[in-house]
Amino acid sequence: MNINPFTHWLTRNTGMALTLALMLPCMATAAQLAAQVTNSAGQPVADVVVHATLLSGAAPARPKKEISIEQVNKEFVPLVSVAQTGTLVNFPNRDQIRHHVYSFSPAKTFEIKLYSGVPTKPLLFDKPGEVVLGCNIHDTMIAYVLIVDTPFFAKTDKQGRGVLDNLPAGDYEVQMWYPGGTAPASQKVRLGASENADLKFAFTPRPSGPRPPPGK
Ligand SMILES: [Cu+2]
Repeated sequence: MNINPFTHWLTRNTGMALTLALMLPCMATAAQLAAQVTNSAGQPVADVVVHATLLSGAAPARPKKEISIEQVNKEFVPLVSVAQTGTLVNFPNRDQIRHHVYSFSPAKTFEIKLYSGVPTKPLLFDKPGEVVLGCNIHDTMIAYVLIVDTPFFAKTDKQGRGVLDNLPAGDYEVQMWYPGGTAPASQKVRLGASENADLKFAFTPRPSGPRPPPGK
């Protein structure tokens, strides 16, 4: 049976409140923020993006990065990506058939017409926001990219755990995002060299995430 990964994500999470607990262990010069995301049943939730914006002072510059979103067996891998504004994104096609990747999202509108293999140039994602990807040939293909204006982010793994590290001391606003929406509440936290804090978020995901509009 062909199960759309996002349908699978929804099946696991629809109607359940998500709770995020943040633990902030202390470090001498840089802090680490470990997020544990569970739903109301206490089960871990994967593919939730946790991102922190430094409110005091300037965030240190980080080298520009490249990421890849592959097409494998007519699915985008990974389903959810997060990257800082200014990241280059590659779309290698690992299948023996051609794909036609596109997005109509305002944060990045593009299409890579029917292609095989690896496109010669990665695309620059230079605006913050949610980008929903589709394939013009295969309607079930969908993926999400969240572009954030901060170098401090993580995506929860299968255990519902996401770790933000090398955080300088300061005041942060911490937000959570999942395919289709941002958690309504953000939380502010002051991170110091000897700070420990627990934060909790609770929200209910929408019953469905956005679909890309159909291709031409
Ligand atoms: Cu395709």
